[in-house]
This record gives sequence, C-alpha cells and structure tokens, in this order.
Amino acid sequence: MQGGVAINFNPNITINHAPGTNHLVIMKEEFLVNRLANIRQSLKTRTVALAAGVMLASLIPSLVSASSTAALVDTQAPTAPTNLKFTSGNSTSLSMKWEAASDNVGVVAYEIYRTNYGVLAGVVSGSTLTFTDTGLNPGTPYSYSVKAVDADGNRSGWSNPIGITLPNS
Ligand SMILES: [Ca+2]
Repeated sequence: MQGGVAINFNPNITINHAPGTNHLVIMKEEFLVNRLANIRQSLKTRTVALAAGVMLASLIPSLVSASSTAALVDTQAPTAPTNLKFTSGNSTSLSMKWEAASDNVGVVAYEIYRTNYGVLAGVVSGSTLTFTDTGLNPGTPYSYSVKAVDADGNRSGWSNPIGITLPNS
C-alpha cells in the first residue's frame, strides 16, 4: 500500500499520511535547526511515496538522526468479532450484528463473508457493527462469518459462524 507523505520543511515539521501507512517519526529540533538553513532556500516541500513500513529516516537520512527515529509498523491482528447473530431477514435478505473486535491500534473495517460460498458479501467501517445482505435467493442456505481489519491490513480470525436457510418467497 502506498501513501503520499507531504513533508514541510519548516521548524514545525508536519507529516500527513494516508490511512494504511503508519509511521512514527521523531525529529529533534536542534538537529533540524543545524540543517534547515542548508535546505530551506531550495526545498520547501517534498512529497514522497512511502510503502507501508518503510522508515522515513531511510528516505531522508540527512534530516533525521538515527537515534531519534522509529518506524511503527502494526503487525498485530485484531481480535475476532464475537457474538455474530441474525437480527432479521426475509426470503431475499438477512440482517446481522456482532460485537466489536479490539486492536492495539484500531479496527478500521469489518469484512462479512458468505462462508458457504466463499464470497465477501460486504465491508463496513470499524464503527459499524451491523450488516444487511441483500439480493439473496429464496429457499437457499446461507452462512456467514465476520473478520475485523486494522489500518495495516491485519485480519482477525473468524467470528463465530452463523447459518440459516431462507424461506421460499
Ligand atoms: Ca493492529
């Protein structure tokens, strides 16, 4: 995943990155002051594309002291959602809900799978704990399970599975 990173070379360094990248950069002010004069006249803003997990320091090593930088890459998957259950339905749709997963950084999405067909039925935001699957076939069995996803794409294990056969219309 790529993220556009805008670095403004002024005494107040700001770094804006897109969701999906996760970088922690600490720049010592005194270190910058020593070097800022050399670059500020010719370089006001530089935009670089960072692959997830790439240390920013490796891209601009002259600006960042090794001891003052760290790259924080989230490799810890969320816990699995729990207590998945149907809440309503008819011959062509099913609504369900679950209880939130937790993550060391944050859950950004839930993926809802029709597990008996191996299909991703939908994706909702990390703050949404419900989903309605529509356009289903009457008289047909469906089973579901949900996974939580964090900003770095780590996926949880499966929630509890649930299944039902839709009534004929
Ligand atoms: Ca995580």
